[in-house]
Amino acid sequence: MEHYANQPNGVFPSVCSLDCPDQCGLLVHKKDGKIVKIEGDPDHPVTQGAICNKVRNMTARIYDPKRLSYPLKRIGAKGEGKFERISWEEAIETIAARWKELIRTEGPESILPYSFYGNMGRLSAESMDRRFFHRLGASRLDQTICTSAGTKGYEYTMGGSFGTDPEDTVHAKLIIMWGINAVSTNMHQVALAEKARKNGAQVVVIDVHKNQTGRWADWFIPIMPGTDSALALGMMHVLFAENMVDEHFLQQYTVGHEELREHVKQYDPASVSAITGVPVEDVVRLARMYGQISPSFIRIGNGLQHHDNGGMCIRTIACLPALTGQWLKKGGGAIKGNGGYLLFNKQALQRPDLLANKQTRVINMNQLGRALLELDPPVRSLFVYNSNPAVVAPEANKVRRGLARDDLFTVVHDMFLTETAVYADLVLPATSSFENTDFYTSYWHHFIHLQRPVIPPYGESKSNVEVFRLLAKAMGFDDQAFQDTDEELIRQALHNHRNPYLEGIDYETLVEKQYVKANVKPLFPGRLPTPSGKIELYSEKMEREGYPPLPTYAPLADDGDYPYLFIPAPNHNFLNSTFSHNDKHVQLEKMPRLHMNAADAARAGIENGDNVRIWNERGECELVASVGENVLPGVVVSQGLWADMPGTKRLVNALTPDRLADMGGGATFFSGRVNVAKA
Ligand SMILES: Nc1nc2c(c(=O)[nH]1)N[C@H]1C(S)=C(S)[C@@H](COP(=O)(O)OP(=O)(O)OC[C@H]3O[C@@H](n4cnc5c(=O)[nH]c(N)nc54)[C@H](O)[C@@H]3O)O[C@H]1N2
Ligand SMILES: Nc1nc2c(c(=O)[nH]1)N[C@H]1C(S)=C(S)[C@@H](COP(=O)(O)OP(=O)(O)OC[C@H]3O[C@@H](n4cnc5c(=O)[nH]c(N)nc54)[C@H](O)[C@@H]3O)O[C@H]1N2
Ligand code: SF4
Ligand SMILES: [Mo]
Repeated sequence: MEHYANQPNGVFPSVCSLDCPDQCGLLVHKKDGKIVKIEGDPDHPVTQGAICNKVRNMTARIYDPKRLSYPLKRIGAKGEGKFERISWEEAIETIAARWKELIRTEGPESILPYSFYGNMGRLSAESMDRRFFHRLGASRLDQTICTSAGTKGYEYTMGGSFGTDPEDTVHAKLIIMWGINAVSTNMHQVALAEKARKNGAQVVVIDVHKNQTGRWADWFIPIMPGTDSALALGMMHVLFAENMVDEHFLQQYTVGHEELREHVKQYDPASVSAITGVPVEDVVRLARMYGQISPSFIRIGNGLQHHDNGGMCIRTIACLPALTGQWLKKGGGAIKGNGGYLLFNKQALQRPDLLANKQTRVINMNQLGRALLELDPPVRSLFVYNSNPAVVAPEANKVRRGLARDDLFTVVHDMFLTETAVYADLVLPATSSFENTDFYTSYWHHFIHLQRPVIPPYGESKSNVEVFRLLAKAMGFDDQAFQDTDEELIRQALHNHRNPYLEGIDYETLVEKQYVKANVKPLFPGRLPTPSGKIELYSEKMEREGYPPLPTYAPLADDGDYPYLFIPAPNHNFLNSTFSHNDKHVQLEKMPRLHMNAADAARAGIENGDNVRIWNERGECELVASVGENVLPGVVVSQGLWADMPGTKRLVNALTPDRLADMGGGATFFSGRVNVAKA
């Protein structure tokens, strides 16, 4: 396995480790032992040699002079950023000693791991770390920051994360990009849509912001934030009223179509228009397009579910393809996430059986600030990896007040001295994914990839798996589970799973082929993993769990009287806060802007290019106004999670609520209200 890393020159296969649906096959070019170029693997069936700007410039990040190369101990105040070099031995011993003491005095739940998918590798993100924290008995983290509301909502309708094969979407004749900025966040879906378009497909984009994706559409439909479920229900109203539904499909493969038919009578186009801001004739036109053009494909984005009503919104949109029988058409249907096809043996990889107390408390990561400031018994130690909560978590000021607590022992494992790391007592240097062994499963396409180290570890950096092996040893955990090699971990994950789609795919196959497609079959005819085995237009499960059983529109929660809904979305050249610390990517992105409607700006005396202050009761930040017609009145949109060391004012999450969405404990980044004035 070491052989790529030891070869100074050559071109080596790899896979992108970032939290991006495309999960591109890569080719890494090395010269004199260093990576000099990263390009797309032209043989990869889905990503076909194209990669994004971010990763084409990845060498600037891997060899950024700011990259951490040895462990650090804090010598200044928390947040100040003063550190001195220490050895790994001292770092690991210090952590183990503090944790042993905490376990003795306050119990293991006083320790909280905080992680997300800074590296999507299954070993890096959810293997030895889980084993370790299970065995330790630490508080558990509910990883809700990204897709949990929508995943839950989609599951009520479809039973799990199962959608269309993206490769089939070239056959679609109507493509709806709904609440997804695909040009930036899922570029290969755009490439597939372009192929479909050459064969006559039309592309509709429904968004609150006419960004790069909206500009690319054949038809852009602007909508008021948080109202998409009403639009989908209005489409259903027209589909039933004008007999454009596939009665045979409804009979055969759904439950609750009669109830739904009655229920959507209330969502007439005029009522829907009043809620969504979409003109009556456009509601009708969209519904008729959807009723008449086939195959039709909906790409359901994350923008929809970072709202108070996000779960129900996605549950609702997920019902649409059933109404017109799209699941039987090649390229028809929808994708919210396709993670269900690639499920491996999580039990074996993560070993939840090592957790002695099954009642161990669970902390929602969207409420980290509250957890650090208010929880009783308190969190006394935080271990952060694969994530940068001081920037990415909502109510960021609360998060930072929590991180600043002098009685909180914080360890951050990362490649850079992030905004979170400056609050740490100890900072550990992480390898990049190109330095690791790992396997990757996409949540959009159907390929599983192997990663073998292409370069040796940078400086003294260590992989997540290695750090948890060391910590286990220092804590005296001598179970075999903590000695398994990377290769053994992959074998265990691919062995004995209950997933028919992964039948026959094992470690050897991955070594031989580098990437393998799951044996995916069409969903229908077939049985879904819903309680009825069918698409649940009416869900008794939802009813039991306290939700309306039929798709329903619910307005956003009351977030005070500020005049604008604030949508702080991702940008093109960063990946969440990743790349925001790399000059190359910052230069590409230029500056953080606030998009605002011309009428609102005129009323507030704001001109294009003005510095504006954005505030609410949670906090404030300063961005540069971009005035025009790209957002509706009453809506302001920013893009990107910009670097924001203490003292600067670009922290959009200072303004976002830590309320939870309707389902899955999801985040509500896009449901906050703000005021805006010239700075
Ligand atoms: N370049 C780049 N790529 C990324 C990321 C990144 O930061 N940068 N992040 C990665 C991650 S972790 C994720 S989860 C995905 C996220 O990528 P997407 O699925 O594209 O989700 P978002 O970018 O959060 O939001 C998508 C769109 O939803 C819109 N939106 C917000 N509220 C509403 C609404 O109520 N209705 C409608 N119709 N639209 C709304 C926003 O304006 C935005 O254009 O992208 C991944 N890929
Ligand atoms: N306002 C607003 N906030 C958002 C969002 C939004 O749209 N708007 N999007 C939300 C979403 S969808 C998501 S997914 C979250 C993402 O939030 P995070 O998961 O925190 O993502 P990143 O900001 O990319 O931070 C990942 C960190 O992991 C580090 N890292 C990378 N590889 C490794 C490794 O192998 N080991 C270790 N130890 N560290 C590594 C990187 O250097 C980086 O600092 O942000 C959320 N926050
Ligand atoms: S970030 Fe996404 S598009 Fe860019 S290389 Fe990685 S997987 Fe491909
Ligand atoms: Mo995400």
